[in-house]
Amino acid sequence: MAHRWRNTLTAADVTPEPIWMNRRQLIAGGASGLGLAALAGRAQAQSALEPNSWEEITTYNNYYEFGTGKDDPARNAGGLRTDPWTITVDGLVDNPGEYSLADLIGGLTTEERIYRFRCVEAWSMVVPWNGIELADILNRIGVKSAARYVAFETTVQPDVMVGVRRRVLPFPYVEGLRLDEAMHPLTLMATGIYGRDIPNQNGAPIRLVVPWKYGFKSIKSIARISLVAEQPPATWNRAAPHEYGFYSNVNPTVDHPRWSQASERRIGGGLFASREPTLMFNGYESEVASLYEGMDLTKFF
Ligand SMILES: Nc1nc2c(c(=O)[nH]1)N[C@H]1C(S)=C(S)[C@@H](COP(=O)(O)O)O[C@H]1N2
Ligand SMILES: [Mo]
Repeated sequence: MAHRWRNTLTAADVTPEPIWMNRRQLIAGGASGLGLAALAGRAQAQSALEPNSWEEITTYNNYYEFGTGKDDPARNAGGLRTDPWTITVDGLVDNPGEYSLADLIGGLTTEERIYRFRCVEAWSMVVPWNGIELADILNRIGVKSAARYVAFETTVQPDVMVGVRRRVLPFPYVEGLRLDEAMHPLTLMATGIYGRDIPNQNGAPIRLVVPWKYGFKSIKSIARISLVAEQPPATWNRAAPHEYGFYSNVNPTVDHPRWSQASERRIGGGLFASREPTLMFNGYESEVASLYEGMDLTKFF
């Protein structure tokens, strides 16, 4: 990568960048009512980057292998076997094989990243992740020039996964990224939250985090990484292609067929908290919009 993304979003030092972005959007949208709107934008930007609590992040989850309710993963994921952990690396790579987690990520730089997280169901959180840039892992395994996409697969442990036994979705859960998305410095392979090991319900021992995409792209408990030439299958895209596209970039102007994506409910905001406007690319527009230049985002949703 040409540059390593610098994390300015710490709890101690609330970033000025989203405030700057809001102001720029206000200016772009005309200066009427600037005073009040700028204040509102500032308040929203600051509250939006206050991390959610450990409790909120680890008890309100989507991990269908452990059930479809938001509290099912915290209740049911205790039996997931995460040690030892093997990740199969195959496809168009120089160094394929069965890697232990330590061999795959040992010696690479662990980052702390506070990211907005936006679920397709129009709720959101802010999560302080610890992890490694996926690009560093891809460079270690050596991507061949014919590779254009990265495919991921979640482990399947039917004896401890009640959702797998009930076949609530076709498993293994699979996801994919275009290679330039995968190599982007914002794309993280998370191994921790709040400096602690990532809990099973959040995707132990290693899961993807792509902060400008809807949450379902961030596949948990990864057991296989494949470099491929063709666009790989993705679980929700395969299950309901009219509702979930391959790209699934957060986009307030492209609604889900059954609900609006223009706003979101911040988890932990309280019963009477007002909804917050959803930001283009979940607030990471200045970093990632160039990846999609010339693409019709209503077609490639
Ligand atoms: N293997 C697997 N990964 C998954 C899912 C899942 O059901 N199975 N759910 C996805 C969805 S819909 C969301 S919103 C996020 C939730 O991540 P969190 O529970 O850490 O907030 O995980 C994603 N990754
Ligand atoms: Mo989701």
